[in-house]
Amino acid sequence: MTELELLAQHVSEGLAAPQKALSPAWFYDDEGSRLFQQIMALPEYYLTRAEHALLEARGDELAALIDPAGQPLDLVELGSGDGSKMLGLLRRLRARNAGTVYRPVDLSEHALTELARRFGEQLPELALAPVRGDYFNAWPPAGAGRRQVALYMGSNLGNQDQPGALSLLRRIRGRLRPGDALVLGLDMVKDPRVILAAYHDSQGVTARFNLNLLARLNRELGMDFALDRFAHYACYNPLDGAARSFLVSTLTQEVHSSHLGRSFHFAAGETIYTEQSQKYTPALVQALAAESGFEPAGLLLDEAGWYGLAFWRVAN
Ligand code: AVI
Repeated sequence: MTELELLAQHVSEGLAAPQKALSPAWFYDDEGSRLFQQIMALPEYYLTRAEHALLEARGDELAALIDPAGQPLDLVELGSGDGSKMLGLLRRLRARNAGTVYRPVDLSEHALTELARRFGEQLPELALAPVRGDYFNAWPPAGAGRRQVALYMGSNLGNQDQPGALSLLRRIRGRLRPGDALVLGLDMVKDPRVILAAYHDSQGVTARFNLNLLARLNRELGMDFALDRFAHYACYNPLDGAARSFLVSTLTQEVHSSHLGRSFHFAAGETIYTEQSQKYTPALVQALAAESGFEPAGLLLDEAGWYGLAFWRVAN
């Protein structure tokens, strides 16, 4: 199926369901990616800064976990973006082991070009082999005698529901061999007010990011969403550790798609569920590792305990 066919099918099903829902995977068109860059710089959105600070503060420990014995090593980063936050860790890994190859995998050609430029300037001695594509189709084969360590950063795992997270982790496990490992960047459970603010920022950037999904559907599926008739709504539930985002129809309305040849009815106050951002406890991290075929071998937390880097080995 083409990307447009996939989107059309997703929207037909998602907007016809009793609880309307759209996947956050569709947020990232050019404008969505630009807005996400802005989100990462927001004062309330602590995740990116926390991960970066942790990679700096505990980078030596992480490098020692990733590469204890200086064996030839492939670092496969799933959804690398422009790779900027990984420079410090990769510098450390390269210094320990000249046989390290960084293999960032990303869908965005633009992000990989930017990554190659940045690494060419700032870490030219590192062997770099970017791969464009879907994580699993593009997963680089492991060379003989080389270990692979996969990296899935940015709390991206949190955008999956529990079954989705497990199936993704199991697929990652399926690509790895004994001796290989996985590093996960995970946002931890904390004061619910801090979490809620991260998804309900005072400048309204997250609201624009959420609403941009409707603008994308207008453009790609010939829909006629009036963006001022929908509002961003975010909540955080300490009972299950999930922040969730919705788009609320502020009045009764019909929305038509010329591409799909159909309309969708929205009652006043009806919501479209657009995103989950799971927050983790150490116990949840342990359970996920065990259920997906890994052995948890380290959870590095920042001083406040806000953010974690989990290091999991492939279970024998
Ligand atoms: C990409 N992902 C981990 C972000 C998150 O925190 O769930 C996406 C995001 N959505 C709203 N703000 C940020």
